[in-house]
Amino acid sequence: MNELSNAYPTDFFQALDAKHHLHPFSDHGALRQEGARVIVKGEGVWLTDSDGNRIMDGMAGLWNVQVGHGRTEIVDAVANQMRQLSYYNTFFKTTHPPVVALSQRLAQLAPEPYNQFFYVSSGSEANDTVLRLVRYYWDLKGKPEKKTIITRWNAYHGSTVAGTSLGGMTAMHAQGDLPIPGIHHIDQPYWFGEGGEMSPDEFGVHAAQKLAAAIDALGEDKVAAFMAEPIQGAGGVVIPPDSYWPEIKRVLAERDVLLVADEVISGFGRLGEWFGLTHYDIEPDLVSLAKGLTSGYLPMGAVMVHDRVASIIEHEGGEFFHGTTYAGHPACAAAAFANLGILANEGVVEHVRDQAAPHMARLYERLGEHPLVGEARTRGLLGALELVPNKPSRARFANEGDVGTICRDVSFSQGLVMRAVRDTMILSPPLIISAEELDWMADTVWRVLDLTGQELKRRGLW
Ligand code: PXG
Repeated sequence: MNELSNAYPTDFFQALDAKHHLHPFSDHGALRQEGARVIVKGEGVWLTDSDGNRIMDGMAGLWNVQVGHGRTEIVDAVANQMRQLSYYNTFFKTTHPPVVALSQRLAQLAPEPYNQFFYVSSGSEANDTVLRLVRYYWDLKGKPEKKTIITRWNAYHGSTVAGTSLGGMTAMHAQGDLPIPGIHHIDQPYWFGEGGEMSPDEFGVHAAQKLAAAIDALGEDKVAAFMAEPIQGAGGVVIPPDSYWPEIKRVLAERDVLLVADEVISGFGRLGEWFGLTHYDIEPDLVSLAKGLTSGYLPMGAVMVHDRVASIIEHEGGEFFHGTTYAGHPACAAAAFANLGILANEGVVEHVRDQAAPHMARLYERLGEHPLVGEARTRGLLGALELVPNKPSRARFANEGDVGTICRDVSFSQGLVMRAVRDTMILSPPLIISAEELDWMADTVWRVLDLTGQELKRRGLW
């Protein structure tokens, strides 16, 4: 290809892709055999592939395209900025207008005690920054032995060395001798999978008590922070029982340990609020942001810092030796500024809270009646369906993951991107999705479940 063009046949792209492109989170041998799906266009909640098929983007890209695809306001804002100043850094006492404007806008949108933002290029880098900031904070407070960060099994905090280590994905840990020292994992609040005979509320308290037990066992003088996603996304849309976060708050109120919320998915309207921290009424010391900050138009992340931490850094610290070339990149900041403008001016967050999320919850109530579905749960515009062989038992299919993969492939064939996490089917559509599009999505999911059931019977799996 001497110039960029969509106008080649699918197998041309697939052959070159297989030859030269190593994909993230992929089995390269298998992908080469099969050929990658080639996406050439996006508009609203719809994607078009290189064969001309229209597919609903039920995952909003990777949980990030809040305002939908193809928004020319963002494209124009980025192009205008790049004509003015396409790059300059924010090191060495330097700044530029887009990063100043973005920081002010974020401070206006965030709850009152959040006024400072440290920029990076991804969620993983935000969490790397968190790890360094948390330890730096305790050094400045004269407690350098407070180093350990407590996180949860089956959490996802990114794919860099620190992100993988903070996350609780054992398959990721196994590749690369991770986690690094100083990270301690506790059980997750996943009632459907791990709640046993307890009621959801009993289990929520039980899971939160694991934090108290871990801090007390490690020693409060050794523990720097507890870090968690308000709702685990990549782990399978694990919505904690309502008793969980209040109990976590109670545990931390009695102990001198920082709280870090990883809001890479829950930030920017996904739960019908600007930030998940207001949804769960928590006041974390640090908040990781990325994804919906730019709706994915350009890569950008940030760490949002509570005033009580920011003032220690400002008054006690000298130079913080951390930062990347693209911190606060002007084009990314312009994309974020335009994206936040769309979210605010079009009332997208209110649309999620008042219309789309309640509508999706009603649709999931019906999906929960399907014979393959053991539980249907939603919060905001996040949805999960647990596929099980014998409803109402919560027991799983043999070879966990096979059924989810079959269902995911059927879903693609029916024109809907739905993600499988083991045998849990996930949806996280763009926030601008309309009622009609949600109806189409749910009707398609029902048909996908029927077809999946037929395929399982044909293979003797159900
Ligand atoms: N924290 C959370 C909560 C995330 O969901 C990250 C951090 C890392 O962000 P970056 O920008 O470094 O990828 C994430 C990312 C999936 C999937 O398939 C999920 C993510 C990324 C890629 C795939 O569910 N989450």
